[in-house]
Amino acid sequence: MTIPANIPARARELREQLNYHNYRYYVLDDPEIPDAEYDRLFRELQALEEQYPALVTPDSPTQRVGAEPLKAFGEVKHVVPMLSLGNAFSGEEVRDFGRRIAEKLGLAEDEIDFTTEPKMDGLAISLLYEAGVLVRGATRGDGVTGEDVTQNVRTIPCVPLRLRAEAQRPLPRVLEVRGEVYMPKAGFEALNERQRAAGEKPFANPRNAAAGSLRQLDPKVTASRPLAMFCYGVGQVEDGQLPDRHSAILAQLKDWGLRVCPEIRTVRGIDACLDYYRDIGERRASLPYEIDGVVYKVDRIDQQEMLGFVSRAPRWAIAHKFPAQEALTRLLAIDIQVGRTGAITPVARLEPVEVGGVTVTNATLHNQDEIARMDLRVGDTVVVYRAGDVIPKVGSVVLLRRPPDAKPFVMPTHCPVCGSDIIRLEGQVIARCSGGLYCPAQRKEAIKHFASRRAMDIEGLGEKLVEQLVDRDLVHDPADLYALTVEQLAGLERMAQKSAENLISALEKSKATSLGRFLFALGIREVGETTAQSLAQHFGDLQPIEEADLETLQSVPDVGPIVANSIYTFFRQAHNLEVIDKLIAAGIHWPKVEVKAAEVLPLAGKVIVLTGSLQSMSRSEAKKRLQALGAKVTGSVSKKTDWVIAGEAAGSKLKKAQELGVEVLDETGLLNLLQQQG
Ligand code: I6G
Repeated sequence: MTIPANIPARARELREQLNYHNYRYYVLDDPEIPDAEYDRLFRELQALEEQYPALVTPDSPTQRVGAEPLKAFGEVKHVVPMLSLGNAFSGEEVRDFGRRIAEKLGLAEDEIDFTTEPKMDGLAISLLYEAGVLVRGATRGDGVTGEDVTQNVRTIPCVPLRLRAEAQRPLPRVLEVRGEVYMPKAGFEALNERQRAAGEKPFANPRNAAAGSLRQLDPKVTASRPLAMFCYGVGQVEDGQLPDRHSAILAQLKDWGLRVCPEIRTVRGIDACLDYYRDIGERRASLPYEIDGVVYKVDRIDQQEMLGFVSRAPRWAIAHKFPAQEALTRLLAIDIQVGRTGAITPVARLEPVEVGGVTVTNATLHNQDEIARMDLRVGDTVVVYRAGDVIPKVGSVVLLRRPPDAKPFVMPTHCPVCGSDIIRLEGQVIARCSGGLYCPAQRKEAIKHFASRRAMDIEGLGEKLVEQLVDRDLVHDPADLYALTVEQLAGLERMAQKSAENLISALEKSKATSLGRFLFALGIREVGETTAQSLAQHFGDLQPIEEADLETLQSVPDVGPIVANSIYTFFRQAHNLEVIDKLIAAGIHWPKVEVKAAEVLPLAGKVIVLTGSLQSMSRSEAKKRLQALGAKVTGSVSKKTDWVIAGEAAGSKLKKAQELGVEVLDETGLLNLLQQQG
């Protein structure tokens, strides 16, 4: 196929622009363009490469995930061994380290510069660049031989596939960079939520999650995991010069496009190292990633060379570890908590124990499967850990210390609060109380949610108060709140006349709300703030939402079959409609939302079905983007369907489209549609 003359240059330009914006985003943490503009450039390059496959280069930003699953990882020999670091567990040990160095260098301790950096709790990785192009990624392994994880490392968004040649200093012909691949805390929590929801085993901590994700034979799995990397040094370097200080080498790596931790400092003397340790220790919980200590390195490379190595660790560096965030204690009982939607959560009651400076008495156990997986029994000795700022968790059981009378956990068949049946649907991990708003525990949670800041924002209606109101039978549902009187409130514990009056005014004030907030406040399962806003924006008022069928609900951005089903079911329960009527009768109101006229949007009136898997985006992203252009995206093919977009391995829907004569587009067709219209 002949390629028009201007196309290769455009592809090159797009690649350069995308690399530059990646650098701004990941390395400088200072993006220059909105995500949507980045996506547009990306899609343009993708479309060109799809049309002219000869244009594809291995370092193109579109080529992060492409490789087929491996049967096994190959071996990699490290030309410069990947050593480990010596550890220090106290200030005294760090001082010994400082004294040893000062003695060897013939200097006073306060004449030595150190670079100090957090020690990421991840796994060490080597990246090999030849002529600026990433050619290999490898694990440390035993330090001499590691595993070839090139295809997986390529999927990590902040790892550059090509280094920045426009940097001041020329790139060495061969440059091996070392660093730590880790999983940010937020990504780890989200991944574990996904694992639990899918009934799969959650990861014990972000390090295991990072290691497990990088050791996947299928790079697509790695690509779906939220991994990141900070570089901390170099290994093999050929035909190129590096600066003469470690801190300057790190700055140079950054200039070449590699991500370096922003918490790195250069300080003079051991006292300043210990100040750094304290400072990072205090901020540890608020850092977005897990660290297990800090690392001190002699900054001057000539001094590092003088110091050399002892056994398999450099003499010029040490890891100063934080005290363990783990402790052993006894499991006294497993209680049951009932959530707003009836979800039953087993909670571990523990013999009080200090973990990382905090006394822990309770820990969530998530669900019945989690307890079974650990074979947890009341009376067991367990490992409790805290990971950063998250709630304490039970990590494992010490089986050797199991007493003979340890009792296995039995999930109750009835709700401990209201006595209704506890039901666990097939294929679901969570068991639920079937009592609905009859159950005081669910009622309390529903009312707390209704009053919360992001819902109806009723100031002064705290947890304790809600509990009293429900326990004293003053409030059965959220609408009852609006019938409360100052006299009733003033009679409650810790409620003075003035606070009662304030609460009545807050209730009055909350009546003027928005449709989005009101929908969120109703506590419909699966409907969070964003979905509530989308519903409000799409329908404009409550009545059309109440009346919408499943298909109409699914045409709202963010709403898939599960969410649609939940909304549909909610509005078909007589008691929910009664509460809504009561709330409106009490005076709750909102301004009508102006619905963007669908007919001005380019795909208005078009009915589209997505099937099969797409390479360039997920189906839900494609759905969102089509909907943003006014299309109605539905789940089943009929004569009314305008287009079926068939990705890879499309099955029965594609067949049906062909039978009905509905036009079928492939992924390029979809991209064209999005591009033409957008
Ligand atoms: O395992 C390591 C973690 C962090 C390191 C390391 C590091 O610097 C921040 N630095 C060296 C030199 C080595 N391992 C061998």
